[in-house]
Amino acid sequence: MNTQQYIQLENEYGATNYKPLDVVLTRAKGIWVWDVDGNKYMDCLSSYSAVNQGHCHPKIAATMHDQIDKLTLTSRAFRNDQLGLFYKELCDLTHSHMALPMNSGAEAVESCLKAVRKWGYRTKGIPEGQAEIIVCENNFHGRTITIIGFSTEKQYRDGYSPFTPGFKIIPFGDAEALEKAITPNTVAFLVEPIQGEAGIIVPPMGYLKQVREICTRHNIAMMTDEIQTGLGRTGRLLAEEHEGVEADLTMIGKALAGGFYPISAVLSNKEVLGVFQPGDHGSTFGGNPLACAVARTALKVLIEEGMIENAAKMGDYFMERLHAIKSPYVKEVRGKGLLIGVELYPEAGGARRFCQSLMGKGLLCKETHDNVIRFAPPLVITRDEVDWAAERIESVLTA
Ligand code: IF1
Repeated sequence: MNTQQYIQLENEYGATNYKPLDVVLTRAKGIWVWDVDGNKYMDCLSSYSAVNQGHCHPKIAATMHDQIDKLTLTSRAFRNDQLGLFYKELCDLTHSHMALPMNSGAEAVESCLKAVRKWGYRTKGIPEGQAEIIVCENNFHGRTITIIGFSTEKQYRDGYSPFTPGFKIIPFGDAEALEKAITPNTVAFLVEPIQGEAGIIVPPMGYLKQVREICTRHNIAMMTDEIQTGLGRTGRLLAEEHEGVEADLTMIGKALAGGFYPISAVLSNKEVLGVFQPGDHGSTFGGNPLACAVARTALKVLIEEGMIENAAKMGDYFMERLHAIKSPYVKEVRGKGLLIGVELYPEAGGARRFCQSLMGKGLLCKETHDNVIRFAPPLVITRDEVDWAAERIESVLTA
């Protein structure tokens, strides 16, 4: 079958909740992917930062091959020989006291919302049903009804009401707004260190430090959603490290298993996650031995192969190359590490058409909202490959 035939199948049988580029991929290795017609592309999206380690990393694949012939699922009714090791290695790596494994990012976010509400009632004496959680405008934390209920993106909410109460929305990047929004019933503040879907919005330097101080002073939980910014994407293991802060609860996901398996986790100090008693929360696949085995190797290679340092170095170099492009379309180049956004002027006619042109030159990327092109290649990209990408981006942006 060829590209059109595969697209035809998807159009005939699939729900149309996405509008993908018309490229049908069949093979991938590192930062390169191939379509069914044999064309080769550089993946500059990394599946929304879920393949930071590069596609089909051989060591992660080897772990998966071993584990599937041994043990893939036990449920949490029984124990397995991977979960405890996963906990220890993850907590040591992130200086956390405790972790809770889930499957998708949204599930990790929902787990945090439940934990902080219960923590507020049990330890802060907040009246049952009155807990307030503060979030930011233009947030993206997943697609469940509770989560989109506090989204400010009309399309993510449209037609899905009624929504879950107990959320307050403040501007992103404004610590004073946080201070003002806190009430005696506030239990937590949920924030992305850099807003991904909003268009790679980097807050003012020092913002997370101010947030940390405010949350500590008011004894509310600082919760950072590092599902996209975490695991090396911004040039540090966690983006919060750029400001030297440690949140009370941190969500990770996506690249946690290097693109081989859905696994997410909540990292926490004992106090907050400690509120969960047996039966309070759960998930059939949460903490399964296959996910944990694969995640252990995915974390190992991230560290041992210097991918985080490479993301910092190559990110700076990529930004330097992009800043050097003289294009009438480009309003701003921004980001951190290998999480980069190029914002175009509205007159440029929208980012999608540039992504289409880049696809024609062998580079796959994705627009976020209308006018921002996101460049987020796997963290294993080399300097020559950044040059290869920059040349094509320049040719498209100066056409
Ligand atoms: C889509 C982008 C969107 C996330 C952050 C939680 C989640 C995500 C910061 C939920 C997921 C994905 C979801 C996917 C497109 C992509 C995305 F920002 F990465 F581009 F939508 F905003 N927190 N982001 O970025 O994790 O439940 O998906 O595992 O929904 O279209 P998930």
